[in-house]
Amino acid sequence: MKRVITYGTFDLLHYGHINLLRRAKELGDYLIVGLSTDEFNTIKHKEAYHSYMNRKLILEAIRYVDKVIPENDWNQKIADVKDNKIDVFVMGEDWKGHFDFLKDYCEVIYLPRTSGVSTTKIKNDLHSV
Ligand code: C2G
Repeated sequence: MKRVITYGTFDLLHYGHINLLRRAKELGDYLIVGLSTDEFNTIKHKEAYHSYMNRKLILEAIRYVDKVIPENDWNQKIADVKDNKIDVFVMGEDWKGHFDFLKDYCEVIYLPRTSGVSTTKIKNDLHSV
């Protein structure tokens, strides 16, 4: 049972998120998502449209996602990898290099982002209609 983890805010869920989650799941058998809490989003200088509970509800409905845990701070990843017996850590390549410290604990893979879509773009495009 190969266990994969990824992290994110996953607000205003779109096909870029789904492409990431699908590819992450394909790297193993069980996918955990560390979902940024509303408090952590403030630390990330991000404001999500949907609350943590609603973003969690939406993620749990995705066939590729097996478990959602809260992401409260930048410093929990090593513990998460250990506690959840993670084999592979995956993030979009906009994070390339940022999490290489995890290579001591698991495989670290950065995947190409899906171009042409982002939560910010959705918000901006909607403002201009
Ligand atoms: N993503 C993607 N293609 C897009 C948009 C997002 O592949 N067009 C990926 C991102 O690279 C990330 C994941 O989808 O791996 C979730 O994106 P966000 O919710 O924007 O994640 P972020 O706010 O970058 O949070 O500790 C890590 C942070 O919590 C990551």
